[in-house]
Amino acid sequence: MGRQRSGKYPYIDMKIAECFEILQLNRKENGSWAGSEPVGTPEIYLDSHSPVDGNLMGSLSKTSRADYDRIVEKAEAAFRIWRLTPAPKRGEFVRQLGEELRNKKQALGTLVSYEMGKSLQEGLGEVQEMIDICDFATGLSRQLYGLTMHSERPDHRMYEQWHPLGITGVISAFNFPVAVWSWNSALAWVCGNSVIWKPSEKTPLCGIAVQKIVAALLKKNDLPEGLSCLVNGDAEVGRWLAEDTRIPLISATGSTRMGRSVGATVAGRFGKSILELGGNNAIIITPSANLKQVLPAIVFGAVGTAGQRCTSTRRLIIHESVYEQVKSILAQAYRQIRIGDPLDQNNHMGPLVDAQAVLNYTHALQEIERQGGKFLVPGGILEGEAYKTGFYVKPCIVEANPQMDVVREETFAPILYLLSYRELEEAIRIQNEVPQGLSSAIMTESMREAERFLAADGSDCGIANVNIGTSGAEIGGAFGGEKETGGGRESGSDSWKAYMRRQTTTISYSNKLTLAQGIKFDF
Ligand code: UN1
Repeated sequence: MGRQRSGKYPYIDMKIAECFEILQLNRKENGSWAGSEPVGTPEIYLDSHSPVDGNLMGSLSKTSRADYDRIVEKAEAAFRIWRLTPAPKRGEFVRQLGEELRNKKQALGTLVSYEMGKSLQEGLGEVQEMIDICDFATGLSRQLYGLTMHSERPDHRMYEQWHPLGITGVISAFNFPVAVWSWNSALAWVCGNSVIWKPSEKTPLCGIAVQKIVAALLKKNDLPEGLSCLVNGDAEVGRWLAEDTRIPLISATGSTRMGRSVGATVAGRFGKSILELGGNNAIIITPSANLKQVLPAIVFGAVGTAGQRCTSTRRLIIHESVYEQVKSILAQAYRQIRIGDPLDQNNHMGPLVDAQAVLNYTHALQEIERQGGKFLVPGGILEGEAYKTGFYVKPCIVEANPQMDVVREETFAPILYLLSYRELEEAIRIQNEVPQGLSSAIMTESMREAERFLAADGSDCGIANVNIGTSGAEIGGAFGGEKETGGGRESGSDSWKAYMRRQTTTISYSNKLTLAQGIKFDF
């Protein structure tokens, strides 16, 4: 894209090279780490190309099975020490991580933007989510509360306590290459667990950069290596984690297809899993919606991250009385969307992540035609010099009906379906009638409509918003959804409980043994 090239990193430009320096990234990296030590001898190298311009950013090795086993042993050893470290001390480590991320926010955000393709603003926002969850987890380290209960027996006390669980395996997706790891790791660490992370093979350098930040901090604090481990590779490495009885908890973010396989494998060995999978998120636009106010929410939800958030807005369910008006406002707004280099802050939307993503997008466009959808704003691959080497596509709007198969599926691309409704009950039924259940929203000035949407027979999603869009959730809430979204919850609220084991304790200070349920047993 005509940027100035750097000497040390011949394929990338100066701005990116500076970030590489700050993040201490090399052109060739060992992709397997336990704490501050790279593990094993690199053999097979995988390349990471930027979707922005197709440039080779770097190469890194895939984790071998032997290295994987060594890494798990290190994570087990670290856990044995960490589980006995007081939780507020564990929190102090996470606090320092938040500080480091503040220092490296610009560099890491730029790397995220360049390796994944989201806008720089969104890359920086993603690092901000990491900082926020570190702050949250630091406070949480003094609040891992259990309940006390009144025993039915005299002179007995009952309470529950939360203990660390063990190694937490984190499998994360390309679309949030660093934030999702942090939601899991910050909580896992204050809860007393060690972490093994398998980042997406589409954004491996983001994984290495984060590992290096954590590794330096572990070393500085003289903490056991193995608290933070990194393994790299494709679905095979994911399967090792899912099958491994040494790993009591797997937190997996990605497609429903991936989650179905990982979830079944983990359940088959009675492991615990947190699944955060596909979404098919809708916004209901009621007659009273303040269209001026909600338009940016709709457009950001649909084209932000090029439609590659699991919270992206995919369906608009519009009341028939405002349908034509919404159509024309949207068509006009879409004409103003600037697509191109995501590091250029004038652009709203960057590329899709890779060639496969473009294929999925074009396949969906064909299906829309075949199934009778009508393009209000046409889609297609962007041609021309500026787009030659990246994966740039046009965000599109389709008038559709809710029963079309393509509308019921999650296509990770900027495709927005318009559906119309007459009664609110119908809108809520359409909203709920998809296999996924992550995020949802209603735009209304009517308290009755908002509350109807939030009632037990309202939205069936894990996230239900009023007068804001479906994406961009804050870390303080529990994040996740129902049905094919997998049911897991990450990040805020009491999601931490999934990273610990609950122990119920009954203590007698009586002189005689009393049995519960009034049972008499003379002996
Ligand atoms: C995801 O797409 O997997 O709510 C996570 C949001 C972000 C996280 C999305 N805070 O859009």
